[in-house]
Amino acid sequence: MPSTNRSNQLEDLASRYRHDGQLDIGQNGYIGILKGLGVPANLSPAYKTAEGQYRQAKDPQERLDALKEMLRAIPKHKGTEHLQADIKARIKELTDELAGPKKGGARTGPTTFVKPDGAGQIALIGPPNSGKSALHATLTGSHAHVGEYPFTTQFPLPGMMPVHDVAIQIIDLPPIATEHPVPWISNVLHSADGCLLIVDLSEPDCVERIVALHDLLNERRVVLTDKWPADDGVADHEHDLFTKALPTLLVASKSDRLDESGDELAVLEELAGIAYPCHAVSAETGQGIAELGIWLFDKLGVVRVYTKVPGKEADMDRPYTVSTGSTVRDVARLVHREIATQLKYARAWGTSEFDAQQVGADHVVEDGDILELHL
Ligand SMILES: Nc1nc2c(ncn2[C@@H]2O[C@H](COP(=O)(O)OP(=O)(O)OP(=O)(O)O)[C@@H](O)[C@H]2O)c(=O)[nH]1
Ligand SMILES: [Mg+2]
Repeated sequence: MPSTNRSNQLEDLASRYRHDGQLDIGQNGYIGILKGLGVPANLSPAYKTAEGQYRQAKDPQERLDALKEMLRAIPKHKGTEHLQADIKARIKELTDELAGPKKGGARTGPTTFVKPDGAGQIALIGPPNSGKSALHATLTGSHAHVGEYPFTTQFPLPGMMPVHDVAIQIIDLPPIATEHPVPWISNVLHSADGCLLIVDLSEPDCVERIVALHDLLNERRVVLTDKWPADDGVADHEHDLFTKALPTLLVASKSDRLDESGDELAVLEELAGIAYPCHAVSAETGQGIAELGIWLFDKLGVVRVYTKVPGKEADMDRPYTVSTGSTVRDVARLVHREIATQLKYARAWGTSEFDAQQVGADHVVEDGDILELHL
């Protein structure tokens, strides 16, 4: 298709999103729609604590426990009816998900939840046949099934992509398309730290496909945003509690096939101009692959912390990763829950400390710090 047509299509796409009032992907990304969804103000401290636990929950069971506590603690009156209904709906969804595959029922097949691992969890999303599985195999060394035909992938497949001295978890997913909606897609995306939106720009209907994908995700209360944890983003608490805002990098796949004149890349830039940062890759030639890992590591907003047992050398092979702004106590918790509760102080080596400086549990750690934990 000539690139001018494509540009027109892109303009249509952009204007559609700018004006329909549902999806506002102007300067503020999709977050625009989330503002003004105000929550009742008179919520009890017990409810707020439970809500905090929900926001920080790492897996569906923790989320479910927090939701039950929220429902128990929420003041029961007219002003909270909406929120109560939302909580109940989420409890039902999560209970169903945790019940797992049901024999002879609708829920058959492997589990659809992927436990987060490594420095961050990144989901591969996109229209059918856009090259998600080929990219997954290249990034993680997995044997993800690559097919010439659409709808090859049916279930989530996790893999680990090495970056620096850590690894980022990458999940291959089925395509997101109107013909074949995946009921559990929002649950699997809920625990992700970000996603790669894989788009094959040489596909004639790629723009419509992207529109359909956004609509489907939006119905499931997942909104894609250009804000990554390392950016000065919108704080989490400004979001509707049950809407997942998923940081997104637009990945133009099969770059080996893109027009050398640069027309396709110009199109890509127009697409990126709509909302997301963008990057071109080829699973076939490896173009853009190494940069992708480093980009993700930088944007995930994590720091690496190494540990050391008193009297021994530091273990410089396997750092712990925590989000920027985390403390010595957060790192101790990853080592062992008990160690975190009994921690008295730590000795730290790093850029912001002098060697072997004694620091408290609330000391904020930085990338490359070495900690010796003392109970
Ligand atoms: N030339 C070229 N072809 C590619 C590249 N990546 C994938 N393909 C081809 O594109 C087709 C689809 O690839 P998949 O990785 O299965 O696509 P998918 O997005 O996982 O597809 P579904 O699981 O059906 O959604 C296959 O024929 C691949 O060989 C690439 O980088 N370059
Ligand atoms: Mg696939």
